[in-house]
Amino acid sequence: MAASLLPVSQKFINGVPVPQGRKTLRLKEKYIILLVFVTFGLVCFGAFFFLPDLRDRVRLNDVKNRIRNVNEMIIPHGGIKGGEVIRHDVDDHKHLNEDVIKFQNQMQRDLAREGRVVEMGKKLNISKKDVVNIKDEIDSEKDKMMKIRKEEEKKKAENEKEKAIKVEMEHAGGEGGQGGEPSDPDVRKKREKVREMMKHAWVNYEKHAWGANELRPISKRGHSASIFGSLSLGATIIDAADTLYIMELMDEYKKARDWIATSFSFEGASELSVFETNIRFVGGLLSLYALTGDVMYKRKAIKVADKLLPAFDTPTGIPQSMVNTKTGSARNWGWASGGCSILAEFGSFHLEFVYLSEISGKSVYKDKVMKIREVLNSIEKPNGLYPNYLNPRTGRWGQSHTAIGALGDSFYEYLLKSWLQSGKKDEMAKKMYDEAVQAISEKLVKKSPGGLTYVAEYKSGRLENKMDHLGCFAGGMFALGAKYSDNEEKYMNLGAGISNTCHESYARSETKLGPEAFRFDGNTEAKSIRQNEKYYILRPEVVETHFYMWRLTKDQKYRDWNWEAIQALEKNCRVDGGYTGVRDVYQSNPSQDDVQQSFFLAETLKYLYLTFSDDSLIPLDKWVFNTEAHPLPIESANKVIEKKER
Ligand code: DMJ
Repeated sequence: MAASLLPVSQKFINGVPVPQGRKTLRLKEKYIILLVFVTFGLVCFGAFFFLPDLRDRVRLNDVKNRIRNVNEMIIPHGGIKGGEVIRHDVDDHKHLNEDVIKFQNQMQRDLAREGRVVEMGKKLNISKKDVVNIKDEIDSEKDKMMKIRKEEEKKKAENEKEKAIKVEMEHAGGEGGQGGEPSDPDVRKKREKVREMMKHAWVNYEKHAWGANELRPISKRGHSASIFGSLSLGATIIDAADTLYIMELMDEYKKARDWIATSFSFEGASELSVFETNIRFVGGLLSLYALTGDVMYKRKAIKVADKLLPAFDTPTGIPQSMVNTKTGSARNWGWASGGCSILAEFGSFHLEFVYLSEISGKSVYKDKVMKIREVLNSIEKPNGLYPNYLNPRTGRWGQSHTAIGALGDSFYEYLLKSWLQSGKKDEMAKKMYDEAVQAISEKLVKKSPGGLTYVAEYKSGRLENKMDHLGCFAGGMFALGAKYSDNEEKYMNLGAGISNTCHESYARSETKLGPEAFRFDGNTEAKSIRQNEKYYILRPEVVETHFYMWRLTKDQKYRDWNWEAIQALEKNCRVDGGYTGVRDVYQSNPSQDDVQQSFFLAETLKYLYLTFSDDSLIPLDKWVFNTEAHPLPIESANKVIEKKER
């Protein structure tokens, strides 16, 4: 019976039955007890070493981390998780022991490190708390450093951005708008002199007449002419700004740019010259756009040009001379052959309006000038010559008067330059130019007994042996067109001949400046006889022609002639408050007219500066000058890169 009470698998050791259940239970208990001891030991261990630290925020976190570490170390092989005892395999207690040893080692290392800190603190006589404070200070220093570093990074990014803008600035606009410093020191000195003259003219305008159209350099106040109507449009600012840019007078240029951006407006009501507004304002703004790529100028140019459009509303499309900017009503000058429009005026829109259409995408401007072109191309020309007056209602010529000077001049200039501007595609312009200069060379070009070549005027059936200062531009034009003509030599000689005659008109005066008009009559050659033709108002045409001749021939005399003109300007026209015109070029001490014309800054000084610059500055195969010397880009030879707006 007692035997049947024993389990079947009862084992005996030395005849003594071994109670199996108790044996198994004892092994499990061993593990549990070991775990409890280990955990308890760890808690005591932690408490022993860390409890003093619990006062300290930093230490509390450390202890938490350590307990987390203990758990992580134990649990992979079993341990206490979520209040449950997790079993281990028999072998696992070996791992458990290893883990505990590892943990103890780790703890010892940490404590040693902390001990060192405390030790160090002791050495330096710093309490544990102070060590913590130092740590906080270090942390806040670290924050400060981070802030500084962040700011430095921000600054660096801004610098990079600015550099990119500078690079963009350098690349924006058309090609060859700045630079051209000559290597010859003498030439450099002369160029620097012109720059100084520009500064003198500009600074005085800025000081005494800012915002007015022009400057009175002697009475030191603003001035305006009837061509600007009654508005203060800052004509000098718009006319001069591209010259400032080309001469790299950047502080002055920026001032001009700011004024144009913030104060220039055509919104006032006034009647003004359509032609002058186009060549000075539209041309000036377009040139600034092309040189700099700054779209602000394009927008302003469009606004101004739109004010002129009502003047083109005539039965023929030939615009009238004046327009009211408010009402849009237009009319012609009373003195112009019974209400006719003037050839030089209505024939000098092409360069600006074609470019405006190209950059604005609005065809209206180009349409207007193409209409003028067609009228002029189809109308019959008496003796192949273009009279200066055309009736915009009937489409018939007015008084028969042909001149390369006043009233006709820039019409011829724009035919050649329109062809050049189009990348030599505007064939109609080229044909009209060739035919016009052929007729002029046959009918109007003369040689004086003294051997001076000039272009006479044709008036009411007879020749008038007179040439205007204005007509002197034609020397440069003939030379510029020569290599594209059927007789290069003929037109180069014609250009050189006129350049020489116009120089003579300067050389034969007391002031070494040329008169408004000069005649070839009997013994008089290249001199003016009438008192009302003896004045010089800072006009550019003679130095303009010398500039072209210099670029095209490299004959030193053209530079010399322009240097002579500079000296004459300094002697007779420079005053304390800028530059003035003179009333009689034949007087040794001429009376001065007290007007600094805006074209002196736009044209005269620009052409002088370019004469003493390398050809890389405004190269003639990339730019054409409008008749106010505002350079416009040649299609497909000079791509204008627009500056991004910020
Ligand atoms: C300028 O306004 C232009 O050159 C225009 O074509 C003629 N007159 C003056 C300068 O003399």
